[in-house]
Amino acid sequence: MTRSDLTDTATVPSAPGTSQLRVYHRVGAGRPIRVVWALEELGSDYELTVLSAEEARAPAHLARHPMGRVPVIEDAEGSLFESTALCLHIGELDETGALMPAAATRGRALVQQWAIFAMTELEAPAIEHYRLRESSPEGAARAAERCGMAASAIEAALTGSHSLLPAGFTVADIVVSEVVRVAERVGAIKPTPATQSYVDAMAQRPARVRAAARLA
Ligand SMILES: N[C@@H](CCC(=O)N[C@@H](CS)C(=O)NCC(=O)O)C(=O)O
Repeated sequence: MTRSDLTDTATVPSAPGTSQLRVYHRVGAGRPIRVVWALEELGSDYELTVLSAEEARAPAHLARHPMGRVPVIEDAEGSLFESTALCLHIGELDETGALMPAAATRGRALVQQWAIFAMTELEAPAIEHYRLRESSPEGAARAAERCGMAASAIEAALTGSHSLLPAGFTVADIVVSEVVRVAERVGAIKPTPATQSYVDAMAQRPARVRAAARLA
C-alpha cells in the first residue's frame, strides 16, 4: 500500500509519513480511543485518518469495514476491525509483552477473558439499555441489571488495585475501563467508588491522555 492509496480521506499524520499502520476514526466516535491508547502505550508509529459520517458510509470505507464502522486499522496486509480484537492484536504484536502476557499462559487467558467479558456482558447490555430507555423501560431495566452484575464482577477482580491482573496493566484494562465509561455514560451503571477510582486512574495514564488529544 502506498500513501497515494490513502488520500481519499482527511489525514492527520502522526510522524513524517513512514508508518505502515493507519487507524481510521470518525469524528465523535468513542471506541477508536481504545486502539489509539494501546498504540500510544507502546510508543508505536501510526497514522490517523479521521472520516466524516459520509466518508464512513462510502465504498472505500465499506471495503475496510462491512458496516462502515470505526475503529479500523490497516497495514500492508489489509484492514482489520472490532476495537477489542484490534487491542488484543496490537498487544500481541509487541515483542516486549508490555501490554500482554505471553501466549498460552494464564495471564494471557485472563486478558482475553476480561476483554471479551467487558464487550459481551457489559457493553452489549449497556447499549441495549440505552436503546430501550424510551420504548421499553422494563427491558432497559433488565439490561441495566445485567450491567450491574458485570460491573460487580469487574470490581471484585480489581481487589482495590488499579489493574485487573495482579501483575499490572494490560490490554484488558484498556478495554474494560473504556467499556465501564460507556456503560456509565449511557446511564446503565453508576460505578462504585472503587470502580470509579480505577477508571479515573486509567484515564490519567499519559498514553490515554495523548490518545484523547490525538482524537480530539
Ligand atoms: N463492536 C464494534 C462497534 C463499532 C462501532 O459501533 N463503532 C461506532 C463508533 S464508536 C460506529 O462506527 N458507529 C457508526 C454506525 O453505527 O454506523 C467495535 O467495538 O469496534
